[in-house]
Parts: sequence; structure tokens; C-alpha cells
Amino acid sequence: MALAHAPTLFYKKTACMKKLIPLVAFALLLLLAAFSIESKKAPSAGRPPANAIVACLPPPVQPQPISDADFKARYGLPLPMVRKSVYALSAAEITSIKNGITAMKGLNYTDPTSWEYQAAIHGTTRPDNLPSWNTCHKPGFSFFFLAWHRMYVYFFERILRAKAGNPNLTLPYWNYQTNPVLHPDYRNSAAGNPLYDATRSASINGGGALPNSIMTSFENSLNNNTSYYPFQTAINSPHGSVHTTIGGNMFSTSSAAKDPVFWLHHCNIDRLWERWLRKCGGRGNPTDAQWLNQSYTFFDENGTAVSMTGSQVVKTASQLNYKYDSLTTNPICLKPIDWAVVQKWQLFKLAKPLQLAGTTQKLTLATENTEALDKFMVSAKRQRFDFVEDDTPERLMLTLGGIRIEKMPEGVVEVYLNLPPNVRPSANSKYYVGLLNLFDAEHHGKHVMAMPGMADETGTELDVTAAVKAQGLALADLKKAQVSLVVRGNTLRGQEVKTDGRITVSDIQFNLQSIKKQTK
Ligand SMILES: [Cu+2]
Repeated sequence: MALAHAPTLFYKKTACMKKLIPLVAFALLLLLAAFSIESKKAPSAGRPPANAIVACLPPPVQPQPISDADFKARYGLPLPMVRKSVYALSAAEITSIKNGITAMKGLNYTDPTSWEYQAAIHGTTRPDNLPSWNTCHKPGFSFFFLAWHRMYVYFFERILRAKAGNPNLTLPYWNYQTNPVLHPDYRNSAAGNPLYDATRSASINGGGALPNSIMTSFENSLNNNTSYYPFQTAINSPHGSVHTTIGGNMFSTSSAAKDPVFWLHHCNIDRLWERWLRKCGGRGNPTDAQWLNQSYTFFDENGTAVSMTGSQVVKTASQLNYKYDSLTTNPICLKPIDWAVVQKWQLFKLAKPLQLAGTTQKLTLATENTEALDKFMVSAKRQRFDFVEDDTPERLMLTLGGIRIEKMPEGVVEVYLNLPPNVRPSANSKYYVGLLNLFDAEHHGKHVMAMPGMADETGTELDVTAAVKAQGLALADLKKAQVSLVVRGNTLRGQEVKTDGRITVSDIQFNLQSIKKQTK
């Protein structure tokens, strides 16, 4: 079969070495610049060194996307393989995964099928920048978040299967919504257990449960968004909170995929994308040309570079030969609806940063300049929101950006709107709006310095429409609204782990969006 799309590794290495010389020089310059900026700031705990900035350089090799026919001929199987919950695996299946990981870990990091190389595709602080390294968080990446990880997990699974020597191996997922405690085999610190990572937070490795608010936010992301891109934005925040609450390697993009939990986590994110589609109600995958034609390069089990496009990963069973045990294969859905933002008004941009030092912090908007909101109400002659579910409803978004972490709590940071004093913060209450995504904060802090173009992608964007609706707020009520940050620890032996954090959120905005139904 034609392998024109897959240059040999030898060619890639020599070609990439030549290309690497100016790239490395450029990286060194960036590094020096970043270092001088970094060194003027107070050191912040938990952040990787400034040389992680190489993360933004493009990969030197980008083969043409493989054709559908070639892909099928090379990877096609008669029946889709089934990905199962890690809790449903037999001891033999777990052993098989361990064997695969051990074999991968035994290879040199320059081998594309090695553990280190695969992790470096997500991110690394190594200066080499070998083909496809650091492609996870390239500028402009966020619109392709779910698709990039689907491809990444798919090729990793192929490599793991080959290294384990088990043709039936599939990657398991961790459904934290049904079991928020990490599987015991991943927590067993016995010498030589390749599933164990000692850098994780003590409570996670000790059998602690992830905070409930993570599950609530996942469920809200699935239920409250019928349009793809808003769903992708909404799921990003609980996704990042799983990373940061596990901690250690998982905390940072440049080391996350070194922890075997990463693969359970992203297999589950991939499953949640499929779960979302099966909720129908207008849900559907993107149909825009940019997404469909966007390509990224990964490596298969033979170390061969394969470039794929978005259009090749929309149907897991028929295109990639896998499905999830808990989901039906063919959902019967109505025609997908796309909700496009047709107008956007900035109602508040708060001048004062919100500084959390301890376990809770509250900011009252009345102390801020409300001029933009007053202007909007006068010019639009409006007192109320228009959340009515017709063809052009509104959504109120709260954006929390410019996040700086001085001390990371062992858990998550929940965000509440108008949480009354003396009311116990609960993710099931009408005051809960979501989670502060500190996974993004960690790497965006660095990228923004080197790549100003990333600025529009930073921060956590939370849809506060449901909370505002449930609280029955009118536009003017926003003037006295309060935003609270609440630290929530993991739960160990039925007790919430006591933890605190020091975090600054310097850019807080309320934006009102008018959206319009566009049937595909
Ligand atoms: Cu992730």
C-alpha cells in the first residue's frame, strides 16, 4: 500500500535536524526573554520552569493527511473494539496494560513509540522539540481540543496494544462520575508498578475521592449545551480540574501525559464527547471547513508518522474502529443545530483583581464601575435578560482570566454567584456556576508572555445563565452581584481534606451573548 504520506523516520530525523538549528536558536532567544520576564516576578509554586516555552514552536514534520482509503487499509478492523471502564477490567487485562507501559518505558525517548516520546507530544520541557512534540497547546489550538486528544489517545492505544503483545487490548476509561476514587492498581506503590506515579497528591494516591463539584460540572457541560463549541468550552473546566486535583505530573501540560492516569482521564473525556452526542436534542459534530480540514501528526505502533484531519475522527466506530461499552453505537437524533453568537455585550470588566488567600474569597460587584451595564440598559431600553428559549436566546458568560497561582490547593476552586453568608457552598445549589480552570492558568501564564496571540484563549469561561435564571435576576441585579471562590479539598475516608490556596484572578468579565439557531 502507498506509504507516500509516511516518510521514514531516518529522513525525518536528518531533515528535522537541519530545520531544528534555527528553531533551537529561536527557542533559546525566547527562553532568555521569558527568563528575564519570569525572574522579575515573584516565584510561584507548582509552575514548571520557563523553558517550557518551547511548547509553542511548530513541529518540524507535517506529512499530508492520510486518505480515508489508506487509513482503512492500514488500520481497519472488521468489528469495532470496545473500550471499557478501568473498574471492569480483569486482572489479566490490567497486567496486559502494565506490560505495554513497561515496554514503552524501556525505550529511548527518541523512539516515537516510547513512553517519553508519547508524553512529549502533549508537552515537554526537553529542548529537542522532535516531530509532533508540544502540539497540544499550540496557539489557536483550543477549537480542536477534543479532536486532537481523540487522535492522540487513538494512536497511543495502538502503540500500547502492540507493545503489550495483546491484539485485544483497548484503553480503559476512568468514569469518575460513577467512581471518583482512582483505581487501586494505579495507586499501588509497590516497586516496579508502572501504573503508579508518586508525584500525585497524597489524598489521590491515598484513595481519596475527587470533589463532587467536578462531576456536577461535567454533567452540566453535557446537559446545558446543544452546540459543539460551547460544549467543548464547558467541558474544558472540569477536565482541567481533574488534572490539577490529581496534581504532580498531571498538574502541568508539559508533564501530564507521563502519568498513566492521563490516558484513563482522556479516554473518559473522549467517551463524554460521545455521551454528549447521544443526548441528541440538536447536538452534532462541527461541520465547518476549518475544523474538518485541521490536521495533526501522530505516530503509529511502527513509528510511522500519520497525519489526520477532523473529518476523519467524527465517527469512532466506523472510522477508528472503537466504541464504548456503556454507549449505543448509533444514536437516532434530530438534525443538528448550531448556535452562533450574533451579538456580544461586555456588561462588566472588573478593575480590581479577586485575590484568594485561604479557603474562600468574595468580590462584590457594587464596588466596581457599573458604567457599561448602565449604558447597555439605557441604549437597549432593557431591564431584563432574554433567556427565553426561542430562536435567539441570550446567555450570560462569566470570564475569569489572568490567573496566577502562588499556592495550589489540594482540590478544586469552585465559583459561586451570590452565595449568601451562612449558606454552605454546594455544587447542587442555584449559586454554583462552575470551576476555576487552573490547568489552563498554569500554561497560559507562560504562553501569554511569548505568544500574545494566545491572550484571547486564556481563562475560564463559565455559563452563568442557569444560575441567573434560577435566582430570578434582572440586569440591574448584577450591580450588587457577588462572585465567590471556594476551595474544596478531595475527600479522604469520608472527610474533606483541609487545604487552602493563594490565587489571583485579575481579569473578571460578565459578557452577554445573543445567540441564533442555525440548522445545519
Ligand atoms: Cu487533559
